[in-house]
Amino acid sequence: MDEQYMKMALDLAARARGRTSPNPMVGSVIVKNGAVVGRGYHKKAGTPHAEIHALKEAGEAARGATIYVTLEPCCHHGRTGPCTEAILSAGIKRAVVAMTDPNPLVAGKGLDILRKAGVEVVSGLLAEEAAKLNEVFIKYVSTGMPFVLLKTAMSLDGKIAAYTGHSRWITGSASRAYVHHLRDSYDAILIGIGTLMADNPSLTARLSCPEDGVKGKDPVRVIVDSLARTPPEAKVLTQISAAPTIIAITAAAPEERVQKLVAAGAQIIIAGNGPKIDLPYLFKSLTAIDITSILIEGGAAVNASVLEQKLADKLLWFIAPKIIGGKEAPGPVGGRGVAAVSEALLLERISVQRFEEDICLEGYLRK
Ligand code: AOF
Ligand code: ZN
Repeated sequence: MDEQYMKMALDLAARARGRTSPNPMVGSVIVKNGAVVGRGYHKKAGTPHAEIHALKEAGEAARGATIYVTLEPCCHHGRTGPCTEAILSAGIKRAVVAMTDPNPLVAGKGLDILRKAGVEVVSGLLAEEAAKLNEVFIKYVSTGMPFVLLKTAMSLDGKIAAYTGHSRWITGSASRAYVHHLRDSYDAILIGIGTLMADNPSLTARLSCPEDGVKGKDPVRVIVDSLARTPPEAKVLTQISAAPTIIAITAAAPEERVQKLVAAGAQIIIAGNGPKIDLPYLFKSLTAIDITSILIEGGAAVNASVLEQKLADKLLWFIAPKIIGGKEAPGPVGGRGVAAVSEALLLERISVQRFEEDICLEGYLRK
């Protein structure tokens, strides 16, 4: 039974996917005498936590009940008050949590407070599922760096475009719809100048939650463009969204071009002095505007830099059953590559999904 209620709490938490950043997704269920008396999930940073919604719905029925929470209840005064206090004053008798909170402000202290006050505490139920749900939050809060997902789409023979540069579309509509959905849950989308020049994408996506209409933040668009070659009339600058478009350049970019981009509304980050963008510096700078997750949508050059420096956490590799051929047609990862197969980067925790005719391989970069 515990597992079933925790699953319910996880499903509730996931309703707010893409809306809670920089906070985690959290769900909570309160059960009394075998009946669900309260349910809640965290909807948006700065608004009440999951437990508070569930306690409110339960009202007096919370006294003597069990609370299920997908993340250890907080015990700190942040944008909202501590949930441990609310749980104790409601008279909860038992607390089942999926995982401890990696936030150093909490990190086990929430559970200690509950235990010391006489609440029976069970921790670790469906911990793996809960950690996967909040993989972004966990990376961000424990390292101070954004979670990075690298997504690419290639033909069966490993091409991301024909030798002419033509690339629309490699994958089918189901795969593309899924990527659109993904964009909605990442704080930033990053592409290289090569992709911008070839495709002129607009990279907008943010949708409202179908359930309660809560809108997430628009994804910030980030262009890796060391020499400021982005044309001021590019769609990423003319198709306005509530979020800025950031162009990352190096000190080598000609001042005149930079000024034109600023005039077109771009925000500029100078990341590095050399010919190439200093990606770790760029990623770290993005956390200053609460970017906790970045979806990288290629080109070959950006993918190579991100992978060579092991900056990606997760990879999503779409493979379409098409053969493009051509010695000159590009593959998803440029750069020099490794000299021997034994030096290849490896993935772990691999899973495979089908999107109509396409295959999508998901894995985590072994570091
Ligand atoms: C959430 N929602 O349901 C739970 C969270 O700034 P605050 O007050 O919103 O606190 C955010 C922290 O609270 C967050 O980093 C996490 O450690 C903890 N638990 N947060 O946003 C919730 N239970
Ligand atoms: Zn809380």
